[in-house]
Amino acid sequence: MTRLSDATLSAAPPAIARPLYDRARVTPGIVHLGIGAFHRAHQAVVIDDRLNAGETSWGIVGASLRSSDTREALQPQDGLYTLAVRSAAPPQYRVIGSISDVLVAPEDPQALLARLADPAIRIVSLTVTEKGYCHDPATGTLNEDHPDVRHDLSAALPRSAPGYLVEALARRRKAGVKPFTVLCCDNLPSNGATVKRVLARFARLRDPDLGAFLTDELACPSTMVDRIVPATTDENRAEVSTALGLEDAWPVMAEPFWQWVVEDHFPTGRPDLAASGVELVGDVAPYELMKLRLLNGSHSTLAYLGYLSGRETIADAVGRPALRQIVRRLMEEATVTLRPLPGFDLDAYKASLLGRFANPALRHRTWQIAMDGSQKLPPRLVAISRDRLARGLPVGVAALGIAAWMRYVAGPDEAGRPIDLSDPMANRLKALAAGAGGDAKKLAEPLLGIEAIFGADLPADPRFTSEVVRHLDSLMRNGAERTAEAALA
Ligand code: CS2
Repeated sequence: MTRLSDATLSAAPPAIARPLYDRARVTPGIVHLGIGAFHRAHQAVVIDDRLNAGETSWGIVGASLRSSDTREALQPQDGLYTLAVRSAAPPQYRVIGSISDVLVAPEDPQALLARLADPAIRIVSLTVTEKGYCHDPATGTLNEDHPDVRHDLSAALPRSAPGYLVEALARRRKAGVKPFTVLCCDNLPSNGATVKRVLARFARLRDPDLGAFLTDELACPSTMVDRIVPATTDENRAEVSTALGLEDAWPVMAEPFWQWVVEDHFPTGRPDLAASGVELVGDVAPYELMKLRLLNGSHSTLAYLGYLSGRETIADAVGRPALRQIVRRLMEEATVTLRPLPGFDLDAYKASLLGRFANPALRHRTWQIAMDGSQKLPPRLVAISRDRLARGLPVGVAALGIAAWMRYVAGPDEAGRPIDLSDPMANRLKALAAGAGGDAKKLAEPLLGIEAIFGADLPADPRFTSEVVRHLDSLMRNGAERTAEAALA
């Protein structure tokens, strides 16, 4: 089959949407670190719209901080790829053209640094996942003992996202070029402020003067990003290539829904995002809390309970009445911890989430969401627990989601199959779980002692610990669904 590229795109069926602009005339204004499926199904689509509207100075140069997979797939395609929007309706395909080039940082760190230092680059956006910021998830501050941080503070060339950004910002400063705006598009609480704190601290450790400069000058607007984007499978590749009549080595799959709320603070300019449906607001925090706790908190809860009880996808998990009821309960209980969003229909939002989770065509794997629990739990479930207890309320079913994570960490699943634990703390978690020998308390106690996840307060609060242990004990004896039923009773 012929490969998708600028030269071959005209052979795709006319019904398939594609760039309406002359790609050769687009110049890059954005570097994106972490050029994975989420970015390509979300921000890159908005930018594709802006390029269609004639804002041709905002093309994207993508960068991978680790593997060369995306570059290998996209380079022969001139950066083109297909977005497949999947739901109960027939799939919709659109070829996206906003990414002109993909750099692989470890292969040529200087090439990425040179791009980042280029004055034409006014925004650097990131989707490097929670763990990519080298921060302590419980406090939102730089983890100064992180191996990549230690490396980047002593080596000539960086390897972490903070290392690249700070080195590039130092080069720009030296050359008299204004800092780019850093646009974090990961699911971190107060993601703009968190990234700024991490970068300013990292810079300060390198050079106090640079730290002070970034504290004063660096803009890191917060964002809330939302679109469910499961990892692409070989089956997806085949389906899309057939529809296109051209081989696409790495299309991306997404649900129809998307949302992007952005704090409007771009001293070096930005595309007209609002014209493409982005919500530009003064304060993103209420949106972020809502999304992290209602959507992502439910997702993690469904992922652990679902995986343990043999549900491969989120749609399978939410199709189980007890699990569905648990996430409804979680959303109700989380609501008191949210900040007001005047005029926003929260009930409709919650109902829509259940519909999105049930999307039969997405096949979003519970295992994928279960990844990196040590990083995801703090803003999703631990924060709900803490805020409820601070209000004098019972911790509620957030403690069940946390217990399910513990049960998942210990493995195996309820059918006795070993669990492939993917987490930056995997070794430590496995070592802590190893000594428990089927005793809920012995499993919970050492895990609760991880301060980067639970802080110092919650492990000392019996209102929290007793609920976690109670659910964990039931999970170990009775399994996920019966525990969920009991928690609802
Ligand atoms: C998911 C998110 O993988 C996960 O942890 O909860 O990627 C989720 O699909 C997105 O945040 C939706 O916007």
